[in-house]
Amino acid sequence: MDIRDKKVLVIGLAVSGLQTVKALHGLGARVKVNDRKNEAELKEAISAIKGLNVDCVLGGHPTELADWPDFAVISPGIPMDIPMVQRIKESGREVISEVELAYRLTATPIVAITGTNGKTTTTALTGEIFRRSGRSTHVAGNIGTPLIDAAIFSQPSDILVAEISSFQLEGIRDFKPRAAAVLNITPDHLDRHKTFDNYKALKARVFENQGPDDFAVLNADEPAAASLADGCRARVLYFSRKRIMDTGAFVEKGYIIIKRGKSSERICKASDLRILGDHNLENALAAAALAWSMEVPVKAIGDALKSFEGVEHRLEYVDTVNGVVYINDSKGTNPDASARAVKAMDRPIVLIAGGYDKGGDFDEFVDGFDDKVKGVVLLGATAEKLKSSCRRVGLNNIYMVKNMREAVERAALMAEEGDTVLLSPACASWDMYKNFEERGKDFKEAVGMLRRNT
Ligand code: UMA
Repeated sequence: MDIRDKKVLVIGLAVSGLQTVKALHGLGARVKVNDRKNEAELKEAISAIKGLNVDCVLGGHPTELADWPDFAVISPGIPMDIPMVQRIKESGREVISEVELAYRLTATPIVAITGTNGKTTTTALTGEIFRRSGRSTHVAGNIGTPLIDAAIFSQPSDILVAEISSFQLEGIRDFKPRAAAVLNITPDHLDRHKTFDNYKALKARVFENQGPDDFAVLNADEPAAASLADGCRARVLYFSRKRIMDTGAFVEKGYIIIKRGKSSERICKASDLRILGDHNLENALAAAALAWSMEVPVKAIGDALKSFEGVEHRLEYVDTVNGVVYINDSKGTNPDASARAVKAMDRPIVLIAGGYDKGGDFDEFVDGFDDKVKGVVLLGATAEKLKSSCRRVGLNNIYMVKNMREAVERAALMAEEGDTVLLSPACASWDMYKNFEERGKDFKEAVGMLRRNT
């Protein structure tokens, strides 16, 4: 892609926008950056690009700015329907995501992972498998490091393992991963995508440019994900923890197996995994299928599966205080993710939940508590909504709190020796925090304080 002297508008100046500005500037583009926040709010980001010849248009998205660029690169968190963006598109110029730009600028093969839940764990684990095989590996994307960062520094013999969100897929055109997985699709981000069908169609876009030399990895146990096989031109590999497949990754007699045609190989025992829960077995099967499709030796897959301990903020063990185990699952940003976390626990739970309101519903989530959740501590914008879902199923041990410190203190009072206090909010963090990492850290600090006061 020829970038030199192109006029490029970067929309959004946080993690994604900042690295995009730097990359484009380095490639000789004429860059303007635009954000709805003002200069004071973006102080840090602005100082990071000081010295580059970049114009900043801040404090809103003025429609007339649409007339300037040759094309625009939009940050994932910014909706595509704002008038300025619409005007650029209507004039026939492109508005692409940073992931699309990264793809156009790299010759390194990409393995992409999307889905509603499990993306981060599967991406980290897939990265670990490639590293074990001795390949120079870059793990990036929605997981936190923008893909553009990794893309411009990687070599064609390396591998890019990318976590990709529906927001990022909304801005692709040519993006073509060599292997891609859709782990599962359950309602999420409906405030942005409006309907489940729209959301599902965006997830399907990860396969849209693949051809018969590429691989599409799909969850055979999950109808919405499995149904995407119909539109795939790539070779489809399924994974399943419930069934034995002709082609793909599955569990047989306690072993994780990978099979295509007559060739069938044992990877390791399912019980060798150190990450907990059925959902993590699915993540491991998906990672194994992806790596295998890219010809990673079975030994490297097995070694990584047996040693991988999971990612921060995803069912992360924090401490045991007075016989109560504290688990940080701040990455539980939707009801389905938190339902999986509840399911993965084998002790009575005091649940800390609530956060930013994405317009979803919590009844099904709360129905899945069974008798496992003995009490809930609620905070954030969805606290009232969650409370009525809890009341509906007759759960009365409910406390409303204002912040994480109070939440942990309240949960500690409710929990008895042998219980688990689980932070798994079922909601994004954006009403109270910058991101789920900040929320998880706040939880861990509050648990640290509890320990010091014990
Ligand atoms: N902004 C505007 N106008 C708007 C909305 C936002 O100008 O209408 C500005 C904000 O003022 C802010 C910037 O846009 O300065 C924020 O951009 P962003 O929301 O895209 O956030 P980044 O920090 O760039 O992080 C993004 C991803 N965030 C989102 O998709 C919301 C990060 O995923 C990702 O790690 C990062 O790029 C690198 O690729 C986070 C996420 O929450 C983890 N993802 C969602 C999820 O996993 O559910 C999809």
